[in-house]
Amino acid sequence: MRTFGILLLLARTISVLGLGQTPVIAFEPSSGSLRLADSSTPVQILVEESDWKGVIRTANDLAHDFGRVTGLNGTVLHSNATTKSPGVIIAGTIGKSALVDRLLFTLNTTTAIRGQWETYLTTIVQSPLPGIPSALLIAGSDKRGTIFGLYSISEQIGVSPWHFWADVPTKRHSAIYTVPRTNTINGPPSIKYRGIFLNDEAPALSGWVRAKYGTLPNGAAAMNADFYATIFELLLRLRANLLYPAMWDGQFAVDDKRSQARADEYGIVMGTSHTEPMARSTKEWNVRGAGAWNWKSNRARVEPFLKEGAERAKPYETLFTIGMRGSHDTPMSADVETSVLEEIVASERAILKDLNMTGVPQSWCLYKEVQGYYEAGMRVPDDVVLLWADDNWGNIRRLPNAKDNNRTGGAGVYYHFDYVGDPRNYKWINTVILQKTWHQIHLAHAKNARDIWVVNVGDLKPLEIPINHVLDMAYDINRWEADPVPWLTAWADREFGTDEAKDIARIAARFSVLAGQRKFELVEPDTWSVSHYDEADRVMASWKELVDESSEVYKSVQESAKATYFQTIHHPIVAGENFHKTMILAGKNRLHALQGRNYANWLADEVRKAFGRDHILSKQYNELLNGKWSHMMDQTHFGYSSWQQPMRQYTPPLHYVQTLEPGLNGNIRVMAEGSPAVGPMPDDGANNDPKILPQLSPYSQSRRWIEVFSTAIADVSYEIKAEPFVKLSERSGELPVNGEGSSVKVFVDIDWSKLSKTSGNTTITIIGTVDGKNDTTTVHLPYNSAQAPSGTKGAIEADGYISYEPWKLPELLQAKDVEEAASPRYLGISEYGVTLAPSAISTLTEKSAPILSIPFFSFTTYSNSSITVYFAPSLNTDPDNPMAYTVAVDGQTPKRVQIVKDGVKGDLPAGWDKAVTMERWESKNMIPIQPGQHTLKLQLLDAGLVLKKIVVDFGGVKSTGLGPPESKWIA
Ligand code: REL
Repeated sequence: MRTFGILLLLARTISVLGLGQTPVIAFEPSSGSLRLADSSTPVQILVEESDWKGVIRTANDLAHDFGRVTGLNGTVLHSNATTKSPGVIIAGTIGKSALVDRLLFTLNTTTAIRGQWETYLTTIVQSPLPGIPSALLIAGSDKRGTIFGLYSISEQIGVSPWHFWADVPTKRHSAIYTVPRTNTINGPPSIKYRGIFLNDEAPALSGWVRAKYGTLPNGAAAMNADFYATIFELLLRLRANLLYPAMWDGQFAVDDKRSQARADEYGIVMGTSHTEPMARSTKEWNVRGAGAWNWKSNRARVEPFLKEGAERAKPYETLFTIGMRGSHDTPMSADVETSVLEEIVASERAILKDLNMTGVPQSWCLYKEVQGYYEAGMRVPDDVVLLWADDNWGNIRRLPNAKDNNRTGGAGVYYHFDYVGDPRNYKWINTVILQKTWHQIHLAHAKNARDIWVVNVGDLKPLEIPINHVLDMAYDINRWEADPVPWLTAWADREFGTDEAKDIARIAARFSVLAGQRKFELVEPDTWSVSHYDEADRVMASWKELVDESSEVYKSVQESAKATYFQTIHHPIVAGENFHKTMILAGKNRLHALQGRNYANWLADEVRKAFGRDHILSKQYNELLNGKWSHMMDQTHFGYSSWQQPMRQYTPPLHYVQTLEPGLNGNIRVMAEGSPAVGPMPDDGANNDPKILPQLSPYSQSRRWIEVFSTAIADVSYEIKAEPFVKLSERSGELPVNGEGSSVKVFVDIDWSKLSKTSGNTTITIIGTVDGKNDTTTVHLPYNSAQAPSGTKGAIEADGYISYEPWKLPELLQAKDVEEAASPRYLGISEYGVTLAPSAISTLTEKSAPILSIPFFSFTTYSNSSITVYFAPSLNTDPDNPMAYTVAVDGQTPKRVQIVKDGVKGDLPAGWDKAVTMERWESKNMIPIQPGQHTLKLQLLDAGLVLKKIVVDFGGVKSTGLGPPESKWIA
């Protein structure tokens, strides 16, 4: 965003309602402001008839939007003579409106926007027309420039881009003014073509379309021009310009003959997915094409089919996909050599030439195997945009490097927020990590992939937040920082108002992190450890806390905004919590059944209840606002057993123990933290297999726990005995046969002040009594009170490890020990990781990269000590320059490590499945470390890396979903 004239210094003030925009609108008058409308005087919007139809259409939307705010719709006028009173907006496009051209000439500002892509100027003009003392001028450099200018006023008067698609209510005001003086220029956008791909649209979006728009005679959901118009409008209000239509069962240009023209009139550029060349949909060939979709064997029919597509799209602004793949998302047949593909591209180019369409925008999507063709040397003409792709999981696979730059066509990225395929579909609710989107789009921009950014958004809902977020960055890449909270605050402020904005932003940011830890479809009963680090219970507690916070806000948001809040914030949180809870309880249920716990039965019932609740939550969504969003929450999500979605939902396996007969010892049993099960099943009736808790030290990350549970068919009482320095959260109690109370978790800690020796092994005795019969179990608790010497700094070893999460200690992120300390800077990406400034991609060496120095103290002598570094699952985007980091302890020579080992060029690297499942790479280095104070030194040599966690293992690390929790820190 640039400004001109005297208001330069005021320009970056943030508007409450226009996300990231310089305010033009006010609801109170002030000296020099212009009254645009009030409840008795409508705004007059003057647009000349000679302007683009899409501009006139948007002016009508704006007139209507004024009505939403003041109660009185504006009027759209086409001729100067009809404007009668003040309250005038003059809008138009350079070269399409003589009036606008004249006004810009008078203001001497034409050159500020002429020839720019999608740029607009907003200013107040004095005496623009006879009888009109002043007016608000919106002048666009081109069609969409003016449209974005008009919609920016809509947004600033309080009509959200999501007024239809997320039911955001409009706040009423009795009058609307401009700010006193306004001179802003917006644009050109950071990415030239920005938009979405509606994909994987069954069952949710297609079900919704059937309910609202009906079914076509051919049986497909009626995704007609009226349906698409709602999407066009949303995109333009979000300042986007590109749409790939749904194609599973849809034929955009055929299903409704009005659709292509409608898109063009609105100002939306239509494209087609990577697998659909020349503006034709896959289904068109399936329905109408004769013979195989195969160039080699059926060129005679395929070629004219492609030509028809180009001819049909010729009158409309279109982004042509060129090249060819197999039908749907498949490679062409194995015997296809790149020479055939080159022939296909040559033919497509010839078609465009024949039709006098040379110069229309074209892209070659280097998706999946197609990237391999490029890496193997295939090239397309220079003016075609190379549309690089991610790995379907939000990690860009390749970006232009020095060799690919300087092409006139430039480059772009095809990116996923939703996917159907390996390792598993993710298409239920939002799992997009906002920081990750920020990181990836910034890398792409830094590497000159600035021509296209198209995101596969599945059914559109419920991805409102990530869609808005990424499109805002694609519009103005430098406007928003890596931490998503400021953007979320502005977003929530616009949709819900200032009172709740901060809370909502915090809640949404937290959701993004929790949901992003593991996509729902990949969560299994054993994903979160029930044995180590209290992980499963911690995960449940984090979700529960979020549910509680969101429920409070849900109560306080205004009645009119509750439906919006439910769709965009609350449903994903409660449904997400319920999903994790179901899986965790099912994981416990299995373990507890193995252990013979009566409690397993209560858990099984709870799993069934949560499973039922999931249905109720989906139904609540589908029935919201009298069924406005019916079917939108129809996506199955329980019951994944392979990559493909389950056709019918089912619970994870459930286990019931037989409580009509006693368990083998029919009394109590005990599980000690860290033991995978209770030990050997006591068919000897004994319960004295060794149970040893992990050692406690003053630096342990948390207390220890044991679980005492009943295996009896009568009520049991228990008593726990321990030395005086052992703190227990329970010392005795009753365990009924059934129900939640049949198992109890007892926390164990040490009162270090009462210890008489530094280290030892104390015994905790648990005695169960049923029908007068006792059963005794012993648990051993090793402890060590050794203190780190005074002067110790940093992370302190306990439980045999050190774990450090860098973004939590931002003072360490300052560049240190490096000459160019001023240049590459670490960017903390809150709760996701730490990276460098995007401009530092592929440019750093051991000499120039900043050093992250982490002090730590270790107690244990362990010959196999290792340092494992967790990174986000980003990929090497430059095959000639793979991402690397260095690691060293104290004065060691830094070891350079390449994280991602690419296989055959164009293939995904080894270990990719695991990395995207866990949302991290783990890079392990065997480094001998003697006890004492040390400094761990780490350098990121590439901005593609996002450092998430560092784990130093002295033999204690357990394998869990999230890795060991953070160590204590001495400042
Ligand atoms: O996510 C993708 O890009 C692909 O899986 C889909 O676009 C795919 O082509 C499928 O919907 C169509 O057949």
